[in-house]
Amino acid sequence: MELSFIMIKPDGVQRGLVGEIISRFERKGFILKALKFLQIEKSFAEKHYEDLAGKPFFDGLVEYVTSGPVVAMVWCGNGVVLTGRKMLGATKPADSAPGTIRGDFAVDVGRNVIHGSDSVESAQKEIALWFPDGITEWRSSLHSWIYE
Ligand code: DAT
Ligand code: MG
Repeated sequence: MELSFIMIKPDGVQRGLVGEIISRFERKGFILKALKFLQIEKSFAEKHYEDLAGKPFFDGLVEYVTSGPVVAMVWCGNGVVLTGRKMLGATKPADSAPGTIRGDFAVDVGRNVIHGSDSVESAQKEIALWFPDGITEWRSSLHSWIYE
């Protein structure tokens, strides 16, 4: 089944939004497959955001995501990449609808609380980068209550 890489950024951790965000993914019916709490280094952040190298905001972005610990997760479910992006809201919180994570909890694009993979392909790349030892296989007993 489809996987997405979701990361609560340092502002989300500092602001005590970890439980709220995990709850939203759990209550939706997505299944947690991996989770770790860590502070990443500059070179790792540059690798994670390599597609954005050269953007005027790149250095500030790297400084921000390395400024404190983050919560890195893998969530599983049908359509989790696209639905996860909808749950996050738009990149700019001002464009994010109320009810989305960025719409409810963020104001500034440079402090938008959370990262989510933008395609199945980038999810695979990001999961391999963040969880190089692989992830634990398990099947939730809720499966038949969430899927026909
Ligand atoms: P997203 O995080 O929604 O996938 P992205 O991949 O285009 O957005 O950019 C990664 C992060 O970079 C984004 O969450 C916040 C920052 N960012 C993007 N566009 C920006 C901009 N115009 N000004 C400042 N920061 C920006
Ligand atoms: Mg992105």
